Amino acid sequence: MPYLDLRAYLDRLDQEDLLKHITAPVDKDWEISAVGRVAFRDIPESRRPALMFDNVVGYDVPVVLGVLGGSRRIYALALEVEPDPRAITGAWRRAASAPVPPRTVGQGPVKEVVLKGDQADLNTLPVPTWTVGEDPGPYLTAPLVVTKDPETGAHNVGTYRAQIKGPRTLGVWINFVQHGRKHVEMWEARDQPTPVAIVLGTEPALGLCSVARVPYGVEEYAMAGGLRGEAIEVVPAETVDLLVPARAEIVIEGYFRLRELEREGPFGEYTGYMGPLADSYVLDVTCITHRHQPIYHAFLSQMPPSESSLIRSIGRESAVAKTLMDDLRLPVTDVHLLEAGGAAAYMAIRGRWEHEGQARQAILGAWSVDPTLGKICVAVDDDIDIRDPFALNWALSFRMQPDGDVFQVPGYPAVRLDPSQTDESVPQLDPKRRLSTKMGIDATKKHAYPPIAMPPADHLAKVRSEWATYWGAE
Ligand SMILES: Cc1cc2nc3c(=O)[nH]c(=O)nc-3n(C[C@H](O)[C@H](O)[C@H](O)COP(=O)(O)O)c2cc1C
Ligand SMILES: [Mn+2]
Repeated sequence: MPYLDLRAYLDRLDQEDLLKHITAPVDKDWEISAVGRVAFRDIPESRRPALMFDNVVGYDVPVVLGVLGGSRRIYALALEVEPDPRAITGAWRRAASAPVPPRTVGQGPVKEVVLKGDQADLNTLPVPTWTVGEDPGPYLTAPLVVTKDPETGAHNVGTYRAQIKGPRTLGVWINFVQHGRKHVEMWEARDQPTPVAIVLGTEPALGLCSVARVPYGVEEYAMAGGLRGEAIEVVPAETVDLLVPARAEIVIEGYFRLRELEREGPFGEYTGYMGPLADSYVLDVTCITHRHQPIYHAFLSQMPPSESSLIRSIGRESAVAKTLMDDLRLPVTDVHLLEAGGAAAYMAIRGRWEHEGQARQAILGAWSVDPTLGKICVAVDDDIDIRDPFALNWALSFRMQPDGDVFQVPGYPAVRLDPSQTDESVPQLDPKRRLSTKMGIDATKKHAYPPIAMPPADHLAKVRSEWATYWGAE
């Protein structure tokens, strides 16, 4: 059974002992960020739980963090599959080939409380400040920003950072390539402000789709329906002509001001550095609806490893793997976006290559799926576990020669916030940030290699099976 809503999913995390309740009182303006950071830095990924701050000083609303991307195990539980890369990629591939459109219903718990006009106040939500001393104030980090194509009515859902600028004002930064931006440009071409709904806290599939690169033309609502195997139920919003999930925790409705951009940021970004100031859309809030006793949902981003790097790594590598394996039919066995590269800059591809040049084809194929990914892209043989940085570095050390096996493609879409590209005074949307050079490394064996200098495998297996003979009982 798919999860009905965020609450049902949190119950499941609780049952699996994957939700750590923090009952100590916490200050939303510094402490939630610091506790989240220590959890991500100090607890190994395999044991890391999601966090629920039950007692946020001054608010009745608890905050959840890491519930979609606290760890691979949590991500897999959200998808209801086994926590191995094949099962996760398989779920995405199945959903892409069988999306389920949303179902419109008459009413939903998201309308239990409706606050219009002056009654709507963003300051009633426990929105944390993340990079204290650098960010200008609190930011929504897990908004599901819903917009629609004014002609076809097709909805898009994307996660774009949103700065609280006043009780009814948000600054929202949407990058060039994003679908939300495309929609805004369509509304502006008609001289109309863009209707927007910002959804916070849903069953987990929609949040995963909101941060994955779902191709334009496929609605995230339908992709999420495909992932969970059942339609997402939606209701019409109160003050904007958009459909929103009926069982969401909180929905903020409003309009982007027509052709009016405003300074927003700087904001601590997924690269691990502060992102520069941006000229961003301004949202005037017309209404907030929420459930009784709502739960506030956030993503932990900034310095990797973070929930943001884990979640984007899994979603994006699955999309690349699908194209390489299903469409190009290459003998690729795994694709990984390293979290150290913010799940953007550094990609590795593993394969059972059949002929020379095929590893390069896989690299070029990967760069075509999402041209911003993989500034560094390494292809290795199938005996290398690309999820083990030691093994990847071993392949890089002894399976390639820089003069013949490294190639560059200039003038390609850049990892936009890569601070090595331009100095930080260059604004986020400046054309100088659009392009950079890609580096491909073919670190596969191209000729016969000497034998591997290890004891025979059967010796190792025998010693492992009789380990107590050597080591004593542990
Ligand atoms: C925590 C987090 C924050 C993000 N913030 C932004 C942002 O501020 N602006 C942006 O353009 N993309 C941001 N993204 C990336 C988009 O969510 C992602 O590219 C998504 O595919 C966009 O949806 P779309 O393809 O429908 O436009 C963020 C992703 C995550 C995980
Ligand atoms: Mn989209």
